[in-house]
Amino acid sequence: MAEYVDIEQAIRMAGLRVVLPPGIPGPWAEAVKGILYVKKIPFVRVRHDRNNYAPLIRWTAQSSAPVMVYDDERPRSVWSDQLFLAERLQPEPALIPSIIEDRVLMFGLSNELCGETGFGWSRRLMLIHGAGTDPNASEEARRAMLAFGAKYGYSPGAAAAAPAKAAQVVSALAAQLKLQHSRGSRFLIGDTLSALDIYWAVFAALVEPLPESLCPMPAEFRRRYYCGDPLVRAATSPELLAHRDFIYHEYLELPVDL
Ligand SMILES: N[C@@H](CCC(=O)N[C@@H](CS)C(=O)NCC(=O)O)C(=O)O
Repeated sequence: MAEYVDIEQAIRMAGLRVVLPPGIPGPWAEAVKGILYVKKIPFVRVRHDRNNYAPLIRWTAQSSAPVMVYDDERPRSVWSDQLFLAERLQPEPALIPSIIEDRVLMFGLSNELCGETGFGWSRRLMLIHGAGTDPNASEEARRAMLAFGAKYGYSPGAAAAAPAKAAQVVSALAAQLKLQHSRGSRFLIGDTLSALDIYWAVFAALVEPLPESLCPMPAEFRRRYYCGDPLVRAATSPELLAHRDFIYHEYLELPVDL
């Protein structure tokens, strides 16, 4: 497993520190790692301690991961802030398109994947519902999951609406990929890798995780990440899963280092 420092150590360091969940391929965290890997930006991993949020809240004024902290700049805990910081620290290869139409589309679709109420949030609501109402789980585990859900907008009604929302986003990506292929491009936007390719590659884990040989993860997470919902499955074209594989094999670190 990769090396992690504690928050108290990280606070005393300079340079780029990134708070990450050890051992778990959370898609927002994997997105930051993927962006930094592609740009070859060095960073120190900081342990996200889900049993004690207090030091992280003191440092970053919130309790989720990932968070990027560069020198004494403000902590970046939202995906778009994180992308802009990486782009500034190492402009090459550029992951934000320079053509405005491409950029607008790239940020729009990325927000659908990573932003509030988007694909990742919707899949998380589905996952929380599954685990929070699992008759085979202990009462304590169910309660812990519902408490986690409170942090991310869970209600049974929100969870019921989530599959259609998740499927809508995946359908839009499938259509975009099809259009790009018909234009002769291998990428979701334009003719080169953009952050959207990385976001899809890592968020696809919430439909179908990479095999254990490429991404070792706790069995419980693997089971819950896999999506059997018929709407989401129907929206996930084979080309989208092949695109995830292409991006991982050509650009990202394999096996995934957690
Ligand atoms: N704040 C990020 C999203 C990060 C996020 O949702 N992180 C979750 C991933 S499940 C997390 O850290 N959960 C663990 C926890 O809250 O303890 C953004 O808006 O880009």
